Amino acid sequence: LGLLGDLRRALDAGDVELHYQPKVRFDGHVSGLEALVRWVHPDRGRVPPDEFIAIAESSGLMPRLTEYVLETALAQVARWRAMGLEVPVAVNVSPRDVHSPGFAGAVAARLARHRVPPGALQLEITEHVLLEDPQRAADTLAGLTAHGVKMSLDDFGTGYSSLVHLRRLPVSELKIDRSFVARLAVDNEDAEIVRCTLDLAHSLGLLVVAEGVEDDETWERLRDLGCDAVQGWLVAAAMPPDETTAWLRARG
Ligand code: G
Ligand code: G
Ligand code: NA
Ligand code: MN
Repeated sequence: LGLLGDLRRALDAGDVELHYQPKVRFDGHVSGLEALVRWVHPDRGRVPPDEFIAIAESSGLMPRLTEYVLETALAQVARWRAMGLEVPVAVNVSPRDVHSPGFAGAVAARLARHRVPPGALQLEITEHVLLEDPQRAADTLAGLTAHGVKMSLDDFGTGYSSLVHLRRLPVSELKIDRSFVARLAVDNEDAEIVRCTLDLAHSLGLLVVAEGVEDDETWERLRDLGCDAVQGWLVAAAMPPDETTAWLRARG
């Protein structure tokens, strides 16, 4: 499979890009930007992230990918801060990253090197971090949180026994998976799931972001249900850095 070697070379050459998708509150405030990797293969064209992330995951290249994404995202955060744009950036990290010894320290060192305050970085994890070694994962996340890095629980509702995990993970934000959000306005069961998730998350003091918001009706329902922020094509798709800068400036 040549794709793995190509991906490794693309990371070394800096040919993998990050695009940024806003998370916005209902009053319009931009609460963060999620970094999403984009890779255009010289022969095959755009490779879907799901595809090459799975390859990185199964081949052991994931730590390298995450390191690349963190480095690129923090350099961008520093540039935005220099322009007076102080929006936090969220980076997706895999269970493998969270289990690798020294991960919390490496993140802290990287923040220091870029002179980015820890509160300007969010890490998006999934419940899968607790599958392998829950204690080590909890320790790593506690270390990151103690340093001031914000943790966000991604794809909520798609894992197993989510409630147990919520209590064990030091997260400050929960993202409701878009599979529950997409048909919220037309499906009563999905609406109930979202309502219960909001109740639960808020009772635990978490902020809630709804993913995959594509239309006004869904936006209004989420607002009326007391959701904190949304992410989705209705607001903006993931944008290249320059377009993101323009988007942020246009928002004031
Ligand atoms: O961006 P969509 O943009 O197509 O992303 C598809 C999947 O890839 C999502 O599950 C998303 O979380 C994941 N993904 C995107 N960028 C990254 C990244 O930098 N690291 C990891 N681990 N996953 C990512
Ligand atoms: O797993 P994660 O939540 O990180 O995945 C983010 C994925 O969702 C990316 O592939 C991103 O491009 C996609 N996405 C973002 N906004 C929307 C949306 O409004 N609708 C749909 N269908 N996908 C979206
Ligand atoms: Na994510
Ligand atoms: Mn998600």
